[in-house]
Amino acid sequence: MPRAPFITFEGVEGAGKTTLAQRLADWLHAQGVPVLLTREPGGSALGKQLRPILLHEPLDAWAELFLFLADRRQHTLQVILPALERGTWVLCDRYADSTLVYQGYGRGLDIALIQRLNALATADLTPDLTVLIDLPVQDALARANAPNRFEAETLAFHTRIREGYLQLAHAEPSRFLVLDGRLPVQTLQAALEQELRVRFLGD
Ligand code: T5A
Repeated sequence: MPRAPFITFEGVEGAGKTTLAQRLADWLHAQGVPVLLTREPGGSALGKQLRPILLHEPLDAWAELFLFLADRRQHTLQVILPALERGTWVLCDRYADSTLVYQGYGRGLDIALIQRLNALATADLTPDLTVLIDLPVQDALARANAPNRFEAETLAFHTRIREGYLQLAHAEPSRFLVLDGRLPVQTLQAALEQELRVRFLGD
């Protein structure tokens, strides 16, 4: 059996990733498609313990990077790959692109090095589709409802995150679907359903 699609959701804090991923999971489920909705950090047993540390403890930038990578390696090997191999679609709220933009563009760590470390952490798994919800940083931050130490970063930090994402999307246009996060969630969901029909469902 060919492995099932792996779809990731990315964007700045409060962009609407969790909302859209949940709606897509519900829609796929209603179509009879086996689907797993998961997230980073926190999608594995190890990740559940790492998540509060990553979101709330003051950390050195390299320590932060290594913990996100440890979370990803465990999540990929224990949760994501087994699901894909048994034919279950995986929707993941943040994945390797988050590390490139937050620890690379945001914290200023070496981007080529993060790409190599991400390849190890993901066992070379690349999303079949990455949904980037793009909108002005101030609009997104006004929506964010679960404060963490990243949200407390400067506007300049979040602007680097947004620009980093747009650069990644520009470099890999066939992997990324960029949606305008200012649109109503129903409109975003309809656009994404149409994309999934064309790419994966053969409608
Ligand atoms: N991080 C993560 C790294 O630094 N490196 C990494 O490698 C990884 C994996 C994770 C933090 O860790 C960092 C990035 C993050 O700072 P998190 O709690 O998972 O923290 O943070 P977020 O992913 O930012 O989660 P949020 O819940 O804050 O944002 P979402 O998921 O983008 O937004 P969502 O769906 O919860 O929506 C927010 C609000 O907006 C409304 C919703 O109803 C909700 O109230 N909304 C809309 N309103 C109007 N129009 C729309 N289209 C809307 N869509 C949603």
